[in-house]
Amino acid sequence: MIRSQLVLTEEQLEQYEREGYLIVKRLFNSDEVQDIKETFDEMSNTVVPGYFEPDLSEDNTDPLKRYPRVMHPHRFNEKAKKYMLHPGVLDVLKDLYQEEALAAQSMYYYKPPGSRGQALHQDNFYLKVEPGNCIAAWTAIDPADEENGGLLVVPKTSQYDIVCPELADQQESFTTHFVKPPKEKQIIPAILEPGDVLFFNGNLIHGSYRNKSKNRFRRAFICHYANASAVRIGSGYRPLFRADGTEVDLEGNPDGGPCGIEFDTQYPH
Ligand SMILES: O=C(O)CCC(=O)C(=O)O
Repeated sequence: MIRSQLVLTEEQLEQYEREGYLIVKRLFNSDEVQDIKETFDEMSNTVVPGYFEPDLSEDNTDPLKRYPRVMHPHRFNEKAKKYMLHPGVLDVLKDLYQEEALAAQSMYYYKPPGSRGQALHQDNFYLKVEPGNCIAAWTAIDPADEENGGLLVVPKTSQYDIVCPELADQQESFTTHFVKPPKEKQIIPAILEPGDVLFFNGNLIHGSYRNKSKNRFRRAFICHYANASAVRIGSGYRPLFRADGTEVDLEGNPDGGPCGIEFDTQYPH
């Protein structure tokens, strides 16, 4: 197959196709990482109804009540929109998709010390990008490792179908769905430095454990994309955005997926 490659090597493309994920080191420079960190540090003391609703009182027992994730910050914050459309990220996505990418979702996780993780799951169960698939770009703002609940991936599960999730252990996960990885597959940590970006396929099983550190936040800026030729997407992810910031709307995808239409696949995932 003849491929166009803007930025990735043949080896990187092969790694992504084989394993379902790829780490690109230092895609965001230190000024950009600092800018993102400051933007969301400032946001953490505000309430944005529907998108970020922290409990700002002092007597919080659950650290995620004080620092929940920020949903879709690109819808109300220009910096978040700018970094969701980061040219370096879009170039990598163009190589992975072999076509332009459209931005569908942004999120920011503070993941303070002691907070629960997010049980293993598959993103395209929620985004329902069709035809094609979603790709996540997970950007480390702090160093991310096993101690502070960095992202976990199950290599090669990108080649598995999307499955209907089981119930997650709510003591350990702040989300309710859990996809059990196949027995023969290993769960491995993605060890990242600030500015490194982990790209992964929408079928890849991934998630995170609790932040077991005493005093280390695990901040991450997480965006999801669709291939420009996609026709449908889960309705909570519309509208999407082109590289120049203009909106594009796909059809809402009413498909219930592997659980049937009774099951709630609505965002947020
Ligand atoms: O960052 C995490 O802990 C989980 C993020 C995740 O799984 C996702 O964005 O799909």
